Amino acid sequence: MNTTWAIVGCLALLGSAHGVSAADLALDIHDAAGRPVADAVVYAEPVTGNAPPPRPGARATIDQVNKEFVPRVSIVQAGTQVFFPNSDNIRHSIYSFSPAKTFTTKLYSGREAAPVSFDKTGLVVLGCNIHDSMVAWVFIVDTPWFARSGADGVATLMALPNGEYTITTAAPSASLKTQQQRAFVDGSGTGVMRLSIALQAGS
Ligand SMILES: [Cu+2]
Repeated sequence: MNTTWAIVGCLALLGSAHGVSAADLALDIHDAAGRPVADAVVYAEPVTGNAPPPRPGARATIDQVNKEFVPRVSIVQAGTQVFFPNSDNIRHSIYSFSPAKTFTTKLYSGREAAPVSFDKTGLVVLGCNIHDSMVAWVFIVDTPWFARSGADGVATLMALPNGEYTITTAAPSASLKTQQQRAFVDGSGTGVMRLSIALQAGS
């Protein structure tokens, strides 16, 4: 499905009425039945392959609260350090067997765990050695333009420079197929662009 959309930017957010060279792209993600899909990830990769590197010192946080990872789904750019504070009064031991990043922390509480650097693209599934029900997903991507959908199924990619992109949408916890499509960003117009994405069952 390689439909190309013409996308117009939101001038109010960009602060200029002339020569606007970027746009925000809001994606409405839902399943085949029309229900919004929360915790889906979307990311935009320039078709030229020239995505900028992560900003120096890029970091993200995955907390542990009431024996759950918060957030359960993360998306970060390769080269990001992820911190794992533990807000529970019990100790956790986090692990990943995923090829993109294999690691185990000691059993720890508070902020004792060293941050983990996610340098390779791919999907990392996190678990806890003590609590089998704990699970989280970390998507590691090669672009700074990414977002996660809220309960309303909306994810917004901010300030996409003009150009053509491959937009990938994935919903790791809902057994929905990953979907890719092309989008053409042109920030010279006005208004807010919304793109509707229907994910099909599968994996
Ligand atoms: Cu645990």
